[in-house]
Amino acid sequence: MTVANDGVPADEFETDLLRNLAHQRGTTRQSASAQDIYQALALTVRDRLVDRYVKTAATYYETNPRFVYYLSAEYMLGKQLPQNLLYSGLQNQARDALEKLGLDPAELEDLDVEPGLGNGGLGRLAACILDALATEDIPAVGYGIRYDLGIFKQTFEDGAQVERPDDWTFYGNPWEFAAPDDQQPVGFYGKVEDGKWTPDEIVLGEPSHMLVPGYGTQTVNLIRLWRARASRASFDLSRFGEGRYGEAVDAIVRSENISKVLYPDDSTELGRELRLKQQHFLVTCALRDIVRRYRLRNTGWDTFTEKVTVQLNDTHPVMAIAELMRVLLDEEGLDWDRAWLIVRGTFAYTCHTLLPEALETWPVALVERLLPRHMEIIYLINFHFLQEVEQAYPGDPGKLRELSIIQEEPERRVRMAHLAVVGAKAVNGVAELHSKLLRETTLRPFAELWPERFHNVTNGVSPRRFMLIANPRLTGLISSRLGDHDWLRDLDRLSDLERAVDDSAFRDQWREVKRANRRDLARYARAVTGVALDPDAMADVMIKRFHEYKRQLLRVMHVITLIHRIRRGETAGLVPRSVIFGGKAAPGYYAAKRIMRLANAVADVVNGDPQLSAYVRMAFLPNYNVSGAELIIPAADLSEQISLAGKEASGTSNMKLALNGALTIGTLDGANVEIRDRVGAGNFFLFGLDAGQAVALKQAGYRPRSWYEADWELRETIDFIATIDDGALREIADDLLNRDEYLTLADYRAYIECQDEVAHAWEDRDAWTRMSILNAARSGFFSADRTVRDYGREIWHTPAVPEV
Ligand code: AZC
Repeated sequence: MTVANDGVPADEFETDLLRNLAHQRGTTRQSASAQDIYQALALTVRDRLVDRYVKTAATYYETNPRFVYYLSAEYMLGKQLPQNLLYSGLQNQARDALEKLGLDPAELEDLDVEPGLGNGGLGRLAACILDALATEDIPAVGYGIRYDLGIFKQTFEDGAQVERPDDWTFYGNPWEFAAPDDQQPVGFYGKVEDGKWTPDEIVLGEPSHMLVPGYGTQTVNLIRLWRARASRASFDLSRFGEGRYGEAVDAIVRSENISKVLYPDDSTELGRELRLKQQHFLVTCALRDIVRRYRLRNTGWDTFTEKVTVQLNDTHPVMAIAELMRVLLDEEGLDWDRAWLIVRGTFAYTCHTLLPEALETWPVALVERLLPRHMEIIYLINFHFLQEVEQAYPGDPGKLRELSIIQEEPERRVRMAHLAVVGAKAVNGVAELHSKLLRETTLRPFAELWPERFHNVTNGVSPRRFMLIANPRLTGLISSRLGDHDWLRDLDRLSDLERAVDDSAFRDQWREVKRANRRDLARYARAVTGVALDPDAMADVMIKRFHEYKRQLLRVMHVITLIHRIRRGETAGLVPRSVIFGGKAAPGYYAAKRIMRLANAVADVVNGDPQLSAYVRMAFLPNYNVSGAELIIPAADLSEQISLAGKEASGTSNMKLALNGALTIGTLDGANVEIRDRVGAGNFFLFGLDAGQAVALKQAGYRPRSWYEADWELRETIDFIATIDDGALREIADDLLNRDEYLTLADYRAYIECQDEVAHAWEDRDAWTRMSILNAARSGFFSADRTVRDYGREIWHTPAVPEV
């Protein structure tokens, strides 16, 4: 099999491009701006994908298959141009055509903007899953919100994160088809009489869709995104006439704010209400669309659960359970039992966390006000559910309290994860350890009640995005060894690389690829931060959202330890490192932002002192996103996966990095456990407490200060933090000494010793290269294609439908 190639000759592509320039942009080659050319190029590529999409849709009409509908608050899709060029097989034609016209493809790629629809691991996972669904020929649609401004653009000022709006569609989004004639009304507030809801406010959901092509197949699926629009009557002409321009558009702004940003700050009451509005908006639009699509091919409700399966990506879309009940009861006139049977057969829920505080709950008072009918339905679901609990555990009010969808103390709240487990046919965690801990801790009483409902589906990543697109050099080398490109669809074939480990010429080539990738990264780092990284130094990377449990702080503490060692002249055993950070913190997350400031302050110290920068240079690359990942991951030698064991659900950068030949230094947390099992303990740097030991240490009464007192090098490190910037960062040190929620001090010594081992291993570059190759060769399991097949087998039961 080869990459699907539409077999378009270059001159035909050029003709199409010029036609789009004229017909779609209304301009000529002579007067076109770079933006015009970019848009025309994107449209020319899109046209080819549309042709395929039309065939896929025809196949789906003919076969009336079972569909997977994926509901997610976020999708981190990454740039579309490089992906769509590759997947449509048009890369060469496009390049030739552009060159003939005297245009630089790289310059045009710079104009392709990464969609601002995602935030972190959960959003990138959603994108990888859509990619894999299309690649596996599984009929699927992803539903999400079309945020105007995405999450935010991150910059640093005096080392502190500053958030700016990410206006990603400023020049329009050529990949998208809007359908303003397909708007759906979404209700809010109002009252319920006799079980009928009359909303007070109606906002319109306007859909648009983007194409999701599979790789090496003809299938093209869709992602459907919804944007909030005010109804036509919302503009107040009389106020406008009175010169009250602001008030005239008030109602419009209020409605359209729903799809303004991803995860609006929820530290205020209004912010929380906006988030719940977003969630209801997404699920209402998505369900209407799902029902509409079902009715295109089917009648009645008897076959609904046969044709439809809906995956809820975390708790954000869980209100769908109440909304589908409402539709079935109030609009379709089904009775409760029949409606509940349909709902229970429709939804499955993926949980992405272990932190109880990350499981969403909504104040009953808020839900009652915003969605009064949904609140009634949730009460009814809970009523029936608690009867079942009462039967299973007669006379046990503790059980009722523990399991109830409604939390009573200290304030009455709706527990969305409970609603999800009660209303879904399947619940899954995202790595083996995570699924086990969900069953044993976070969702334990539910797992005891319904053990068969609980599954594990270990996450995976798209080899296309994170090898083919991100790392063409390594992809080329691997393909030359394996004889073709087919491994990009069958990642287990990477195991054939094991044989290449003993080939010294191959090892040299592998090292050369890494070095070239580090050179690219160094060039980028220099351009955006001014820091000059040495392409021969070990690229030691930590890329992920900033969160205390992930312990970026521990990473910084190692650098501080190195500072002291170098200043004391203890440089034996040190190797030059480029310490690279990437990641955003939630705007209201003060503690995480403080750690960022520390990281930047420490970077200034090491980069500004030649004695130190001979061994450590440090670059915090701003605005980490998919494009950033595509630059950093291929260059990485060491992957930092150092969360406190029992806190990281899975992690996916750990998989991308291992696949690209980075060695992991990590704890036994999330998917690290499975990575280590597969790549081999000898090719993985393990340190620290395991999940059980971490819990035991806390239960025994953890006193961080005693660790501080017992270890002089740790003391020196913490004292440094307390004084680094005239004491403003002293809070970090105080917090570590008095609380240290994530056991940083307890794992410090083990981490430092493990980093010493890493340095020692790096000195034997050839042995390191062997380990690097083995990491890639043994990471085939972490393909999102396998993840999708696991979901298919365990939860969705969706046969593949290749084009007919
Ligand atoms: C993340 C988890 O933190 C990460 O461990 C996991 O790999 C990823 O999901 C994909 O499963 N979670 C989130 O991004 N967000 C939430 C709300 O959990």
